[in-house]
Amino acid sequence: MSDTIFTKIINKEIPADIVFEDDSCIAFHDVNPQAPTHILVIPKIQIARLAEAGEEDQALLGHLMLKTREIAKNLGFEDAYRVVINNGEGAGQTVFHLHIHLLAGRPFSWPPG
Ligand code: DGP
Repeated sequence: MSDTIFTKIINKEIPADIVFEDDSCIAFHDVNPQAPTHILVIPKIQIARLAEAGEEDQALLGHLMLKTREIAKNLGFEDAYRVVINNGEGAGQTVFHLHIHLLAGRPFSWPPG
């Protein structure tokens, strides 16, 4: 797969407001927030979308989810937040590097739009 803007963020070629980073993932504020707190949690390896993840990515996917939970807690959102993965253009995906949206700080309705 080809590089996306997120590769540039991982490589620190463009700035981002980073809230967490380790060897396998990085989390930063979304440039176009859809809630008062809107963080993107992404793997450092390139997986275009959830549909492209394989069995070999099982531990990484679990790591991303647990880090999302940890980031939410550290930001003071233990009880009410939403976690979203848009998979494919038809679901609203615009950057083809797998990412978890962590949204918090406002009420969320269901079903989502
Ligand atoms: P999605 O639509 O699920 O592919 O979400 C992509 C998100 O990425 C969207 O909410 C806006 C965000 N985004 C796109 N480009 C940048 C960027 O350069 N910096 C940051 N921080 N966020 C970006």
